[in-house]
Amino acid sequence: MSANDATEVRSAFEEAGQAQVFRFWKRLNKKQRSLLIGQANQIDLDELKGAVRQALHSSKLASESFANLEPAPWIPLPVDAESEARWGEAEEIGEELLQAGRVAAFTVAGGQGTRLGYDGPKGAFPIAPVSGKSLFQLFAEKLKAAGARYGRSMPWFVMTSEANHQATKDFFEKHSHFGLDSDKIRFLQQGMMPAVLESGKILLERPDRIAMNPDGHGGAFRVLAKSGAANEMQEMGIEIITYFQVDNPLAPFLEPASFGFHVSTRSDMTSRAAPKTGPDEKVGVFCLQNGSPAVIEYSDLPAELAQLRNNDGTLVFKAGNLAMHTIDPAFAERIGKGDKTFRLPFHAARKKVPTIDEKGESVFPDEPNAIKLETFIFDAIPLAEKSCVLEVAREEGFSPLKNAEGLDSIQTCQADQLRQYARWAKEAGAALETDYTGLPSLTFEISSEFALDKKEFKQRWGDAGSPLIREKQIFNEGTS
Ligand code: UD2
Repeated sequence: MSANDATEVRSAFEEAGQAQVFRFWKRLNKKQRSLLIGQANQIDLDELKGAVRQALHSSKLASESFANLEPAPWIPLPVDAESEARWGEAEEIGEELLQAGRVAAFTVAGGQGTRLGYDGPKGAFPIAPVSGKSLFQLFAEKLKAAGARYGRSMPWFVMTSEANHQATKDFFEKHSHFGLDSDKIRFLQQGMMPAVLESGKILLERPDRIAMNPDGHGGAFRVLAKSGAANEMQEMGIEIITYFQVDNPLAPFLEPASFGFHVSTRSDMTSRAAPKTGPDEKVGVFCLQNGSPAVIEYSDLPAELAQLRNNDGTLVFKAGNLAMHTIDPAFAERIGKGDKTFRLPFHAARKKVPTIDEKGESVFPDEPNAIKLETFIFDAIPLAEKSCVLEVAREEGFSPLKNAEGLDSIQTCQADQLRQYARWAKEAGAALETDYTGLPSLTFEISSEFALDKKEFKQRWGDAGSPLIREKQIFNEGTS
């Protein structure tokens, strides 16, 4: 860093009304100055100004448009021969895309997992009920199994953030990339945004450090465009990005029918949904807002709308966002490059952000003191020329790991995996005791490399001579 560079950066911040970022400049040594300038250089001051204005107004704007909110249409799960045939056709198209190598997987894993209280990348958390395999390993095994089934190994993009980028890469290295070809795995570190006060002033975490946070899972678009990955995908002939969150071990992110529907409806983005378990479930809902498809986040949806019911007792706004999307890479790149009319809006999250006082001493606030600015992946839906929502059976596709205990916890997530194994085994004809929720009395595991879905389980288990299922048994690749 030359003295000139530093002067230029500092005067740009002064002009933007952000001189406070450098208020301890005189007491910083050379290294500290260079770090602070490096961080400041990452900030696009014009974008920040727009982001703050927009974030502070967006919830107001959203609530004004709730008057015209309707539930979004969706393609339900098959219920009769006609819809079975439609799903069957979509599945065939999807399988062709997989065989032709047109699909890339994309996991968002940049979050900090604060609620889980786990000190490490969330994807490294041991979650399989018998083997204790990590979330990353479970996804890797699905990819390996799909690679074997379709004769193509699929590229896998993992979005990390500054706080867990190296630890995530190290975890994959330590586990030899779970047997996948390391050339096919790419880690994309998402961008950061500074934390600000209501006034828009940037907050310092230390005299030589700006308080910054990851730019939200919507940052996926930005990093896909900036890193060149979206462009490379198109050059490789990838037509589909299958996007899912690191916290959902059941995510059916390789289900061919979702790719088939995406292509046959010519959508830019196809999203998976399941009926909400109740008005208070913490998932966004798919809606039509002034006629345009959108997701309204659970915290924004007014309680009277969340509780509204149809005559048959079902929720009016029932299509819960499971955070699984099929996305066109060209669409992703366009949003990621983001000209003014085609970029994701920023949302404001009021949080307790450690900062410093006028003397430069650390302050740990008891109340939210700052705004974190984030973009959300589902805000791309209103920007799509065409989008589509597709139902998924919740028990086969959704059990997020959010908390250490209680709802969406380690315990519920492991129980849901066990219920899935038990359903597959019972449908295949295995004698297995389960309680009224479908939870088996035995703890066992089916690896994706043994069977990727229930149809395959039936066949493989039958081929293995329909063995008795025992406590702590793991059906894996070598089971015969
Ligand atoms: C998200 C959705 C909610 C519902 C739910 C399903 C939002 C705002 N809400 O709620 O509607 O679909 O998931 O489980 O999305 N992440 C990053 N970088 C970031 C922030 C998050 O990669 O800067 C990843 C994170 O690692 C995780 C995912 O995004 O895989 C979701 O993040 P979250 O746990 O903060 O989302 P949550 O539970 O509020």
